[in-house]
Amino acid sequence: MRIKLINPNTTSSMTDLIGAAARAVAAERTEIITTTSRSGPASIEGHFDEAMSVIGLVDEILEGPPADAYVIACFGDPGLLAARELTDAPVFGIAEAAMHAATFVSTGFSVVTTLERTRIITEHLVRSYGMEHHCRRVRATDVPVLELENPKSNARATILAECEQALLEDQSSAIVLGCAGMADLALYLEDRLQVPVIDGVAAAVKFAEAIVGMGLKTSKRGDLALPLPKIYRGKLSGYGSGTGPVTPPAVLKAS
Ligand code: 5HY
Repeated sequence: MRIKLINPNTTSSMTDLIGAAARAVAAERTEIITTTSRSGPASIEGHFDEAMSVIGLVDEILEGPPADAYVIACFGDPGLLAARELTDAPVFGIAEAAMHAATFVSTGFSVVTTLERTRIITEHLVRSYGMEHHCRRVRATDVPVLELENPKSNARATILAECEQALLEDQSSAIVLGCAGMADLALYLEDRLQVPVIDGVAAAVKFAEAIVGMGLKTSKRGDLALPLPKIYRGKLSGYGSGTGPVTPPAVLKAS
């Protein structure tokens, strides 16, 4: 099967890190394709960044070879439901996947994320995914997303310290990493903390293999049916089926 892993920010070095984490857990017969959004923010650290990242994400789903499943490799799961409208191939957000994985191995987890201002976004996801009973707390480290890949930054030590605080104070028994850019830290942190540390990229890849393996596709009945044909104007005039060419021809069939 083929999984298309989309980094909705425009920083390709981060896509490389995400791709390595995905390939490290993918089954032998799983082909991982990674793409970096070509339009949008270098990192996603707020509501506006998230909103502006969705067009680039949509382009990565509409263009190029179709896949059996898609992964949105950003912990805000930007545009997840919109993406599910565009194709019958299952689409996974790394936040949703990580939280579900955590519930299989713990009765309570803490999320350790990047900036304080993105903490509220994760708390909204906890509620919209019905994870209030499992997520003990969402914690911010105030490490900017792009500092995660700076070897001179103190990011790793800061994240480890926050995880230790979470286990001490939150009655949590597992940690969910709140950024795709932390994917390469999971094994190191798990070794230091001796509790499950869940990276959403790995979780999304394994859930994709499971769901596609069961022969399941996204329902095209109801709210996840193909977007309604209509005219789009202005900068987005190419996205409507009224005039523009970039109309999803039909449900993007899984390959
Ligand atoms: C992410 N931002 O996973 C999120 C993390 C965050 O560019 N990739 C980003 O801070 O919300």
